[in-house]
Amino acid sequence: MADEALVVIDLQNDFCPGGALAVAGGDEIVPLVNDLIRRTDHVVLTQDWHPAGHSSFASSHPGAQSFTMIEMPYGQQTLWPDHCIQGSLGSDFHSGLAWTKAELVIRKGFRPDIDSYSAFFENDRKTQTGLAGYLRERGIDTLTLVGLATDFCVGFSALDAVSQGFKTTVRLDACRGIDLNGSLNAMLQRMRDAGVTLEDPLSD
Ligand code: VGL
Ligand code: ZN
Repeated sequence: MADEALVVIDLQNDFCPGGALAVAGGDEIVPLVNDLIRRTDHVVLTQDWHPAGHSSFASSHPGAQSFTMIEMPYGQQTLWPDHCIQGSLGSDFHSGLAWTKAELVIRKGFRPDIDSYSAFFENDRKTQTGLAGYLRERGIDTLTLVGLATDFCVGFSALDAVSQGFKTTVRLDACRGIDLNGSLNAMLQRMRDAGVTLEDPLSD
């Protein structure tokens, strides 16, 4: 319908098997995402898009290990392997993704000092990406989210979408998670509590 959009989160090479921050089975969702793209009027993509030396990279913090936490001025931040560096092969969308129909690509994580999981707000929880305003101007009030990773960029995007007043569904069969120290179950619970509709046609 005209007031609905599909938001495809970070379906990029670095989050797929063989990539720098590979999510198990990340590439498996591509056919299903393509099917949803075909069936949805409006499609928006997000693209994780970091400058080299980004502050979320463990390599930018001497002695620090990937997948540990540090304190940033805006709060706790997980450190990651270098990934999705602007213009790199790893930052490209998966080659099988039928992305040409997308009306907007929201890039995020490009500020050197702030990471951005959500498609709406960066990790300082204040800096906006512009997506909410774009969707409102277009009269879109209902979102379906798919992509990578369930417990980080998809999850935080879904929580913010609800808080911004969008009717929000996450298609779990078209997502895959990282699951760092129980982060997947924790995020599923947070999404349920926030009023995100979780759909999994395979197990419903
Ligand atoms: C993501 C960690 C770092 C994601 C992006 O797309 O879920 N996770 N950057
Ligand atoms: Zn990132």
